[in-house]
Amino acid sequence: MTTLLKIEGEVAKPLELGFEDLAKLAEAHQVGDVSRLDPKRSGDAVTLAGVLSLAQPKASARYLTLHSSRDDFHASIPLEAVRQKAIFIYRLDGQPLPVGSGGPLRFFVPDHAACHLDDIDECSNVKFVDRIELSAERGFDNRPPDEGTHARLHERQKSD
Ligand SMILES: Nc1nc2c(c(=O)[nH]1)N[C@H]1C(S)=C(S)[C@@H](COP(=O)(O)O)O[C@H]1N2
Ligand SMILES: [Mo]
Repeated sequence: MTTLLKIEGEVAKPLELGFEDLAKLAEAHQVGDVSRLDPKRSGDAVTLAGVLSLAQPKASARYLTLHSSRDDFHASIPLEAVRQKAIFIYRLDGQPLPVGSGGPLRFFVPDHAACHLDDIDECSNVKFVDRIELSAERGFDNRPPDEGTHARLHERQKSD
C-alpha cells in the first residue's frame, strides 16, 4: 500500500492511510462530487472527521498542522474551526487525484476566507498534503506572510 497520509501527534492511534483506506471509510464520511460545495473544485472527498475517527485525537489536540513535503508548504490552523467541515479530496473519475489538482491528497475547507483574511484562508487549503499533525500549540506554518510573498508564490505556480 502506498501511504497517502500520515497522522501524528496528539492522537491515540498514529496512522498511515492509503487510497483504499480512504475509499473504504463509511459512507457517512464520503463526500461525492465536491463541485456541489465549490464549483471550482472537482472529485470525491472524505471528511476530516472520518479520518480523525480512525486516529482518535486526544483532548489536548487544539491545532491541526497540514504538511506538504512535495513543495515544503505547511499550514497550522485551529482544529475546532474546521473539525466538522474540512475534507480531503482524494479521487477524480475513480482514480487518485492528480498532482495538477493538488493530489494525491488535497485538504479543503469549503467556505474558507480569501488568502490573509483569516487563519482558515484559501492558503490553508493545502495541496499535496502527506502528513497531518495534531498538537496543543500552533505548529509550523509557512504560508506567505504578506501580499508580496503571496503574489510571488502564485507567479511561480503559473510557470510550473
Ligand atoms: N502545497 C501547497 N498548497 C497550497 C499552496 C501551495 O503553494 N502549496 N498555495 C495555497 C494558496 S496561496 C492558494 S490560493 C491555493 C490555490 O489552489 P489552486 O491552485 O487549486 O487554485 O492553494 C493553497 N495551497
Ligand atoms: Mo493564494
